[in-house]
Amino acid sequence: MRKIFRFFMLLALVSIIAIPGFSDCAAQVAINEFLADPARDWDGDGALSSRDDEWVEIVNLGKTAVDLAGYRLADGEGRPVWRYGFSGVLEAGAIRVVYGSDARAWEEANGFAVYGLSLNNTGDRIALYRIAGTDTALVDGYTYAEVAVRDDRAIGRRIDMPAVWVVFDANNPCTSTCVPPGSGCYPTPGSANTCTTATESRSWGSIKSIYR
Ligand SMILES: [Ca+2]
Ligand SMILES: [Ca+2]
Ligand SMILES: [Ca+2]
Repeated sequence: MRKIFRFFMLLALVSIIAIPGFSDCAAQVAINEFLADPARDWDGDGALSSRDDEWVEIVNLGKTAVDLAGYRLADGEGRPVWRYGFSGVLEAGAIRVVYGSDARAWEEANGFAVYGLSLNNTGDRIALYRIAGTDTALVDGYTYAEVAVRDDRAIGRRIDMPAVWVVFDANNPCTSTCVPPGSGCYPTPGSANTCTTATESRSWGSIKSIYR
């Protein structure tokens, strides 16, 4: 009986020590916003491309800089298919945007099949992994449905409540069927997910009622 008690005490102690460290690490770099169905020239190369003008943003939610070596984007379920490999340092609070054209260039340079980010317009899953030695760990993932990404709608985290996702739908306002709900805000590739609507810059608090 005493042995069993000791075992559970040890288990509890290990959980207390191990879990906060793991979740801190897992949560520090996260998917922040993405646009899967571009209807305009988001990457600014002068041409509209359903492949090159998709984009995904990541953010460093922690208080320290992160070396992005080993961080990769993948799409779809099951075994990851690599679409982009990050490099360089992401400072605390900083955001990095990857366009489909960046993904295409990475795939070409690294001998992968060339699909860009390959974000399916009818629904898909975006995942961020970290490869360290022989370990490949899922860092963050998001699964979306078709309606939320239709023509120039981005999905992203609220800047004031990162666990809450909304649709940045000022370019193509959502009906009540959008999941997550529409916010009336414009997409913000490469910058923080602040809210600018068609007529004004608004705080998230002031539009809270829209996406309840
Ligand atoms: Ca797409
Ligand atoms: Ca373009
Ligand atoms: Ca953004």
